[in-house]
Amino acid sequence: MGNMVDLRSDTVTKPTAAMRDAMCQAEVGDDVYGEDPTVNRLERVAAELLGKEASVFVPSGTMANQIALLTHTQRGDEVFIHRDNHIYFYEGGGAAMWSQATFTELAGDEGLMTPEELSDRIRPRNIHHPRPRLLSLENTHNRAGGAALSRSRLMPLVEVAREHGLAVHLDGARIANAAVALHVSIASLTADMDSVSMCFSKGLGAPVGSVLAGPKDYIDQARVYRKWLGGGMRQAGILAAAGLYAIEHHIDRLEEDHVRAARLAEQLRRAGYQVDQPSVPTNMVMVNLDRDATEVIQHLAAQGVLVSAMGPRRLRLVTHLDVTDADIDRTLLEFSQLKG
Ligand code: TLP
Repeated sequence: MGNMVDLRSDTVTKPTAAMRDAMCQAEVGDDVYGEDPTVNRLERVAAELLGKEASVFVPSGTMANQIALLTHTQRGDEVFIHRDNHIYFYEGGGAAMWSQATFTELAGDEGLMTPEELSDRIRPRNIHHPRPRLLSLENTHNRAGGAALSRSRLMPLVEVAREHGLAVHLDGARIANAAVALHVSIASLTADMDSVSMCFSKGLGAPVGSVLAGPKDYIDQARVYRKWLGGGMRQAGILAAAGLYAIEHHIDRLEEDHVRAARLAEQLRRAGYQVDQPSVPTNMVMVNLDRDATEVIQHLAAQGVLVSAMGPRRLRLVTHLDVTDADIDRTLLEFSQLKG
């Protein structure tokens, strides 16, 4: 899509020349035999980055999350989750097929339920109730506008989970954005979680690839489920090299995406648009419209600016590696012309 400004998602980034070079040079082997040195290195580096014993490389964030649920739960077990979490909202009901867990959905601001609500929903052990097993969190929170959730905001929920013997999974598809926005280490945001998924194919700019990290025995079991789901790849070092390159070169620069998103939000507000986040913490801008989102999306697309719908009258604009300051200016121009 040459000449287009593509703000639909940070998943649309194309690998840079340097990243392609790293992929090209990657030493490879058969990863199903555990013999791909680059995959093995990425799994060690990612585990360390996330402060866990081990990690497993998978093709997508969705697969990382679905394997996480499979590994934590037995059929029918109860998973407590915010209704706007990706696992609940955007994974096609996959959990009904794979883990067959029961979801108990909760609501609340910024992708978080309150500790009281969570505690009230956890029922006593009784033959009538599913076994309460897992709390599933998300950081940054996509549908909550890329909210970066600090450890102190997550901790009270983790404590309730622990009191009731629940494990905790974090969908950390964009955990690097959260760490950069909060000026803390990634590991400090994942320390209290049993398992964490993280994506290289979003703001970090890799073409493919995610990891699931956790204790060694948990990851050993997760590898079995990855094979079940057909996620055991062969000379995957070519892809893992992109992940390693992303970790080394594309984490600190996320700050640039956040600065661009903040400017975009501020100027959209000045142009009379309703941006519904109090401040824009990371790389997402949510715009509430007074008309149908599809119409606006089509109009902007015809002018070369791509954005996505987050609801019938709500847009999402995402900054990333391939969005420049000039692209932001062009987007603002199109939005102000639309208004006028
Ligand atoms: N999110 C995509 C769409 O699916 C909505 C996007 O454009 O933002 N966790 C979170 C928090 C995500 O935002 C996503 C992708 C995933 C998991 C799934 O990752 P993939 O697409 O690699 O399966």
